[in-house]
Amino acid sequence: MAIDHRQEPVPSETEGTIHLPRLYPILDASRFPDDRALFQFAEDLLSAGVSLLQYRNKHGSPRQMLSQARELRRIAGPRAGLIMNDRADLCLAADFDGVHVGQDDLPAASVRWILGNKLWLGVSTHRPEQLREADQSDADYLAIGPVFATTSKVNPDPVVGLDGVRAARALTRKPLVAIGGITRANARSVIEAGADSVAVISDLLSDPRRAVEEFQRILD
Ligand code: TZP
Ligand code: MG
Repeated sequence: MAIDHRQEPVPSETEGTIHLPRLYPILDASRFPDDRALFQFAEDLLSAGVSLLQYRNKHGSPRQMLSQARELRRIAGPRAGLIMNDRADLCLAADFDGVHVGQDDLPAASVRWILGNKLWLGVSTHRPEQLREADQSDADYLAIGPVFATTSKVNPDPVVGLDGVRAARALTRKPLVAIGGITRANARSVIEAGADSVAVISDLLSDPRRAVEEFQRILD
């Protein structure tokens, strides 16, 4: 089930689990020369059928992020759920559907307190101890990575490989997103290792509509 923006996303407290689409694209603002290119990329993904998107901007000012995020909300409308990377405040201000935090961001309990029970919360993990802790947290879904080498993240943690995905799967029943170096060439193996969904930045960039169609064919 995709997030339907017209309905309220189902919180973990009431439902126990959420359902993520197999493909979870991340829009990384630093990969686009200007806003126009960012928004066109978002439109291409949405019109190809993407139903969940994360907005990530590590270098923008809060104002620039809010402005981009509001435009993404306008473009996406009810077609897709939108997840804000790092920032619970901007999630609320831009009417997004949830937040994704890492190990150096606000802890899950604090983000949940800010969001309330109706918005989604994802937590990134990189090793088993973090996975165990996040499994006990208020997160709706967990991410594990980097699965493979990536150039999209500054100072990435060590790669966990497919074994890391298998180990993560064994440690949690929450929906599991794999991230880092995932391409059309390796995505199937990541799902077979136990991930429910793959988060992707780079392998969508050059021809997004075609990439989405190919990912969907490979993953469904
Ligand atoms: N967290 C772990 S790896 C990564 C993030 C944000 C980047 C993933 O990007 P790509 O280009 O799909 O490897
Ligand atoms: Mg973060």
